[in-house]
Amino acid sequence: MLLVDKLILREIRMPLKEPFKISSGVEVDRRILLVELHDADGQVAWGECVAGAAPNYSPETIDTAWIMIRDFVAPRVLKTEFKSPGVVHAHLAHNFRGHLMAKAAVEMAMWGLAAQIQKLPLAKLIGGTRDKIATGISLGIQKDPEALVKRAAAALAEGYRKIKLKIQPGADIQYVRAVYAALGPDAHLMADANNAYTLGDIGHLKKLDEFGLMMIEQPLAWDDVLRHAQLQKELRTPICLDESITGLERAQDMVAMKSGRIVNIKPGRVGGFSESIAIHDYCQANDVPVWCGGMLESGIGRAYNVALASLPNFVLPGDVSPSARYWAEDIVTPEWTMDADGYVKVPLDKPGIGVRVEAGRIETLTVRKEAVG
Ligand code: OSB
Ligand code: MG
Repeated sequence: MLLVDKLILREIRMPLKEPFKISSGVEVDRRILLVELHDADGQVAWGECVAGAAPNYSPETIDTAWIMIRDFVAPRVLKTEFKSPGVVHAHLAHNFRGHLMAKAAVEMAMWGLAAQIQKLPLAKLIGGTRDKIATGISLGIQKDPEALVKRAAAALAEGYRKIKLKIQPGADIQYVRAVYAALGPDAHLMADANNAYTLGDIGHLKKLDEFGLMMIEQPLAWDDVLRHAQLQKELRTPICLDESITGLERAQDMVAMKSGRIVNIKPGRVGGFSESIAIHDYCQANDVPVWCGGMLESGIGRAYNVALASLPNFVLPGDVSPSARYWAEDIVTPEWTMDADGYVKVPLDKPGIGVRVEAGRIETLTVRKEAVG
């Protein structure tokens, strides 16, 4: 039984070690929205909202999410008994459109709380079968191909099992060609365009086929499914959808229309764990491999991603880079680390999210705070 009687919203700011540039924008100082749930027995569980400062990935921002959680999500969840975290998603979806990142922050924290109460590792609670997650790195757009080659070579040497190159018009074919030439055909390379192209670019995008990329992520519009099917027909490289998959039904659309062959599941994008698990199960039944994406989360959000990625159909490396790739100091202990073979361990020896949340450090980093309930 879950019964939350107080929710605290917080904004913290954490400077990234280096700016992270994608086709639609750049992050320098990550503004992070955290939620803290307090239940009737004094248990505290933390969650993280993946929304960014600007609406360049999804229409949500951390400021819209703040309002939606305070005014609509929290009132639905507070002082309401849930028999399991699995029913929270439907409760939040009823006559409440969109705002999936706001909902996800709270829904996931409910899963974390349930794991804590049941004294189970979160990965075990959801039926995870892996004890370590193969890890990929997502490399932002660099000033020239040489700079990207340097970053990619370093990532390969560190053990990363997948190297994702952010691309955009003017920083695509030449950049990928340079990395492919330097790292060789055995490096597991992929590209992510974050919506930078249109169907008019089919001829141009076909040039990527010669590099045998694992996949190209979300080349077309953030909410498109149909046009990706037209593009996939022309490309040898598998398309992976990220932004477009906002729930199970969009994954079903992708399969029905053949808009892509791989799904990037980010629990924060699809409204939380229940929907992520539904997409995972559907993809597994339809022979569509999935992997867990990232949103430059702190160690709290990472904990949820790592647990989710322990499910069996997460067969491709996830964007679950270790804490030190982003931050001088994370807000959890121990920090997330990756071994020399490119794996992050699933903390199966600890209940809940498997890392200690450093509440004192969070208090120091807090620039805004509001309690509901
Ligand atoms: O498209 O996957 C993306 C970060 C912010 C917004 C969108 C994306 C990303 C990443 C980062 O690729 C992955 C990570 O957390 O390391
Ligand atoms: Mg992406």
